[in-house]
Amino acid sequence: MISDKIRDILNEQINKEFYSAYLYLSMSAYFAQIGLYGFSRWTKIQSKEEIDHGMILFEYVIGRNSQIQLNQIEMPKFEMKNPLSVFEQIYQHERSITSAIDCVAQMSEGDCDLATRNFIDWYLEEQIEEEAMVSKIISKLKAFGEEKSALYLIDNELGQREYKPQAY
Ligand code: OFO
Repeated sequence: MISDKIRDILNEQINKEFYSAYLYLSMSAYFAQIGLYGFSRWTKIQSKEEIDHGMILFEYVIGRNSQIQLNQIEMPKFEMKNPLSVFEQIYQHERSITSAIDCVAQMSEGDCDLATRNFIDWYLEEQIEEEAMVSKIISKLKAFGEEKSALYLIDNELGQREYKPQAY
């Protein structure tokens, strides 16, 4: 069993993961509308991974014999300016998720809930990978994204991404 405080913050995190899925899905639609199908595929796959992140938390809360509270998912908001700007917004979003995960880690440590503290390590690692992956794409867009032919190549590259179900 986990404390009410930990139950609540894990439920909040589930909501944040599903919001992330919604955000990436709306970005996927934007990229498809402007003909960047590789960007669209990449963000759609990211959306699926975010659902997996939410579900891993969901199973954990149930597995600890605690309650799930599924709250309303906010409408996704981002500025549809250009691919670089969207990826910069993704980076900021992922940084805010990293801070949220850090809070879960700190809170579980403060609560002497070492099982949750241990569980959340997987998310801390995942955030390092996601921030690094997004910042590489930003660097490429900054270096070459102004050129239409380079953008076409980046789009092709992002379109190669395959969905790998996220497992804890
Ligand atoms: Fe974007 O990562 Fe989930 O946790």
